[in-house]
Amino acid sequence: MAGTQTLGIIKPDAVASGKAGRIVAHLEGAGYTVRAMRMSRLSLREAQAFYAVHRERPFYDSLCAFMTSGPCIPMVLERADAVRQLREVIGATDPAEAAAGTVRQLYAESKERNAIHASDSDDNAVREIGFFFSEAERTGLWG
Ligand code: 3AN
Repeated sequence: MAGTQTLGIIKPDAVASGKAGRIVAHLEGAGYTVRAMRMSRLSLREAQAFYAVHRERPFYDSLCAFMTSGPCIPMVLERADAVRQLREVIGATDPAEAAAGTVRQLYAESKERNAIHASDSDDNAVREIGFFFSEAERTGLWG
């Protein structure tokens, strides 16, 4: 399903500050269907595995601690050109550099506490969706 699905995660900062509903509405307003969604508190091992690509970066330990600090909301988001469009909708990693009207410009606190994760390639979307959701969940066959 590469191409029409991507993984979004509403991060612990946005969940804790009561912005999750507005972010979901924003994504739906941008043409996304929420195909699957759950609230989840990541274990440290899960956060480390999810962000393994960043393990050599100086912010890795802090990022993993932040991502385990409270519940987050992983979602399978569906629309045409899902990965590329969602990167546009969420804006730059640093909210100070994010374009006006993007999720991070509106809702993020800092470069680390930046409200939302989105897959950065179709290959990563497949891997990241599989990290959180079963085949039945991501295809809607469970209901
Ligand atoms: P993006 O989330 O925009 O794809 P990445 O993949 O470079 O950005 O970084 C993954 C996550 O690591 C970011 N969402 C953010 O929470 C955190 N992060 C990235 N760069 C920094 C940084 N310089 N300092 C602290 N945290 C960072």
